[in-house]
Amino acid sequence: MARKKLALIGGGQIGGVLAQIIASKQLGDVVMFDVVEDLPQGKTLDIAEASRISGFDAKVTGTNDYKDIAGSDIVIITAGIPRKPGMSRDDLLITNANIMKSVAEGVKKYAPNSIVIIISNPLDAMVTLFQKVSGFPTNKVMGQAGMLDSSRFSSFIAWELGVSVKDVNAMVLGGHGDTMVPLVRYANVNGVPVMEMLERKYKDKTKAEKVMKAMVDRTKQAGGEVVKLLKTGSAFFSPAASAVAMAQSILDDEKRVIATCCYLNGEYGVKNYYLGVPAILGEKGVEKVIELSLDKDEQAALDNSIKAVKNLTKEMANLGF
Ligand code: A3D
Repeated sequence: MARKKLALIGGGQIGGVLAQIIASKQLGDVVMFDVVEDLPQGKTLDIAEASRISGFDAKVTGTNDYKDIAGSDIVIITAGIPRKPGMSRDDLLITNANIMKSVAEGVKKYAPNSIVIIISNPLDAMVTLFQKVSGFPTNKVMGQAGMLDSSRFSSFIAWELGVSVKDVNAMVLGGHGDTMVPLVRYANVNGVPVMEMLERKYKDKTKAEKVMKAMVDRTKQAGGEVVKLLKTGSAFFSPAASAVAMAQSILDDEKRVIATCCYLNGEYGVKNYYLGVPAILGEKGVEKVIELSLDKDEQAALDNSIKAVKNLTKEMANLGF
């Protein structure tokens, strides 16, 4: 059986880590495309030359020509500029929309049957634009954000409670921005509600609520926290690992339930917009959106996030994209 093929559009910080993780997991052959001459060739040569040590046979190559992505099963897009300190994700809109338009045209032409995972920011707007320009079926175009936001939230909970992060289940819904919605009520450690564990730890309900609020706030600002420390770019290990988990669920038809930026057709009261919600990812891409029952406060927070995503999408349309 031929190995699967994954195309990476963008060979920057995230692209490099993507290639390295995909190769070492032997998920498939990797082709990295970038507009910068020699960059994807150099980066992939470096990774390929570690194959003896890392023990993989997958091919890892770089290109400046879209025709080399032909036959890709999965395309992961990181093309675009990242944030600098003080910038919001939305500040990237015009530059990255121009880039995304050209990427969508290239992928449409050379990998028309692929399933596409987008990471470029502002995420929800970029996923919307890619689908519009490519005309790909909506179940085959999705964005990575919720997987990472949920992983950040889970890490903070594990560190606070002193438990293995592998036992923490915590999910973040909504757009990938300041309005994202970490779901406190559903957060649990192997089925035990996190709030219950915090109350037991502090023997004080108010203190437990304060600690949870701090973790929720940190989750919302987590991308910015890394940007501020790095000074020259944004997070790249964790977004890459998140997208690889999504790609693996699709390639191996794992049907994992992953918070994914996906197209809504009435779910959560939203029609014809992309938004971060839990979804089953399998061989068909987004196979099913999982609708959670939300209480009044959770629904209000999600409505606020939906408003922000709609505003950004409309702003992009007004700019002619
Ligand atoms: P960076 O290291 O700058 O890499 C971006 C790459 O895109 C560069 O190598 C560019 O040469 C390349 N590029 C520019 N224009 C094109 C084009 N037209 N076609 C192909 N490639 C092009 O950035 P990065 O890898 O750190 O981040 C990439 C994107 O991901 C940015 O928009 C970030 O804001 C975003 N990001 C998203 C998340 C999410 O969780 C959603 C997290 C972190 C970063």
